[in-house]
Amino acid sequence: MRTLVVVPTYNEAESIRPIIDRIRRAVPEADVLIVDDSSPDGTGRIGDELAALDPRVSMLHRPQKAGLGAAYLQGFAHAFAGGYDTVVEIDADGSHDPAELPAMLALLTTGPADLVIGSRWVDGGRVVNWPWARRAISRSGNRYARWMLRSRIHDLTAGFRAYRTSSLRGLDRTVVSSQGYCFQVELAWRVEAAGGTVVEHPIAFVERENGRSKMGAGIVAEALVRVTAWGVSARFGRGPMRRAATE
Ligand SMILES: Nc1nc2c(ncn2[C@@H]2O[C@H](COP(=O)(O)OP(=O)(O)OP(=O)(O)O)[C@@H](O)[C@H]2O)c(=O)[nH]1
Ligand SMILES: [Mg+2]
Repeated sequence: MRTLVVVPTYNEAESIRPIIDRIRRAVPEADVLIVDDSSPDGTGRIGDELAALDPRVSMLHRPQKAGLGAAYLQGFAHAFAGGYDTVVEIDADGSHDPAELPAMLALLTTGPADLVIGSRWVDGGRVVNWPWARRAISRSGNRYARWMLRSRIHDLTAGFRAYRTSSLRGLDRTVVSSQGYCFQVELAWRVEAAGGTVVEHPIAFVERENGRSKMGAGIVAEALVRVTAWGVSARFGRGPMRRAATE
């Protein structure tokens, strides 16, 4: 089984070396693709150095910051073109522990899963070093999205995932320009709505130690508005998400 681990980066100069090192040690047989949006702090240059030293690591430079969703879609296109069986999403900031990847990938290869989500909000999952307010926003946002979209998934916003590449085919053309949490919600929901099997694997999510978050109030608001609109149109409308939900 061939796996591509996609690592989107924007201003992760302090984090990029350690995370690539940890990924390589956790899943040495997997290829790694860093997708950088011309980070002003030189993350892309460090990525070039890592790629020059390690044939399993590649670097993709994008001309400007265009959001997490766009970076991942380009990474997925590489997975399709390269004939990879599975594709992994992971943050560069160390919040997601690559040591979980062998177990997550095993659920794809030996089990029935099309998508394995590294989940904070199932039994055994947790968050480390998050203030009370952040915890409450993530929990209640996920509960709202689960209810609104009639999903079975507890951590729809999670950014640590392993997909069977075939479960993403077709989605790349239809996914709209969601930026952050919303992109993750949309992808998980589409896999589920298309009849795919989604498994949540409990993880400990650790707050980033270096660099700054790119997720702000605007991205949370985008997610709330879109999830509400999708939920309403899935129930009452004729939009594309209704088709997705009923196909
Ligand atoms: N290429 C690219 N990567 C991005 C962009 N925005 C965020 N990222 C990366 O996507 C990952 C997730 O972003 P974070 O800022 O860590 O978001 P978060 O995990 O919700 O927020 P924190 O908990 O504060 O870390 C990180 O690896 C970022 O560097 C972007 O516009 N382009
Ligand atoms: Mg993060």
